[in-house]
Amino acid sequence: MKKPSRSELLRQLRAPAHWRALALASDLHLGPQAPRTTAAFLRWLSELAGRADALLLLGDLFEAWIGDDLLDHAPSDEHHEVCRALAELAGAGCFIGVQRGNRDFLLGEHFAAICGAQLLDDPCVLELSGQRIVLSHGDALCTSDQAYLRWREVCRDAQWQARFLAQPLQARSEQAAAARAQSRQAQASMEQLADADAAEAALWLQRDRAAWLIHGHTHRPREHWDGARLRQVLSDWDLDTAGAARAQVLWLRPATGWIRVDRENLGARSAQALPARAT
Ligand SMILES: [Mn+2]
Repeated sequence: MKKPSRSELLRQLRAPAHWRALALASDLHLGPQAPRTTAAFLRWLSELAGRADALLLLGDLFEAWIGDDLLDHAPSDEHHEVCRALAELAGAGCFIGVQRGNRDFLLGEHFAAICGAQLLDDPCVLELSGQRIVLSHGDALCTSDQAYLRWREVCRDAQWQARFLAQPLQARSEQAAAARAQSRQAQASMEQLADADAAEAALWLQRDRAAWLIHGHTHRPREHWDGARLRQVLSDWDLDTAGAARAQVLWLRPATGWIRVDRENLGARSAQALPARAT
């Protein structure tokens, strides 16, 4: 297995002139714990060939990722299915860009090779129709959560990752499950999850000479206008929790001199198409 290295992350994505439709989504949290959400994503992917020139996934595609070597081992599960579907879409000519989130930060080059995807740096600047659009998962924008930012630094360290990945899959799986349980407990005890910091976002835009930022992570979908600057927050996907029907896609359609932006919620459609979950 090839080790991921920073240099393989794309920092700048220049959209070819022929791209007419780009689909962006984040925080899908796919995996065995979310069978309906995963099924809806797979069905959506199967319809995407020819409709989207690029699919940009801005982090937390998976609820957890314990290492790319998972894909080399049986039993085949939702992780394998998602990768197979991405590979099929890539094979049909769709560019697939994947940014890593706070849950699937271990996604690496082996995963990318199997899916026919390109790993994107965070942030990554998308150049589209004369616009510079900063793409990020968004966790690093939540500067009020210092404890998380410290952990983020630890788990993104190459040596920490090498040590973690050197353990057997089963041990990694158990550690990840324990970490998720702990994080759920911490979140439940907090009144509100940390939000992205507007001043930090403005700094990022200044640094990348851009006026448009798209990110996820906070699960607070909306548009924030600040003067001439736009920050768009993507929604998370959840079709498994009772009463939830969120599966939002942001479409960018470049035309001459401007970009058309649409939000599409697949949640409503998918909730109807799938049988009610047995409780
Ligand atoms: Mn996240």
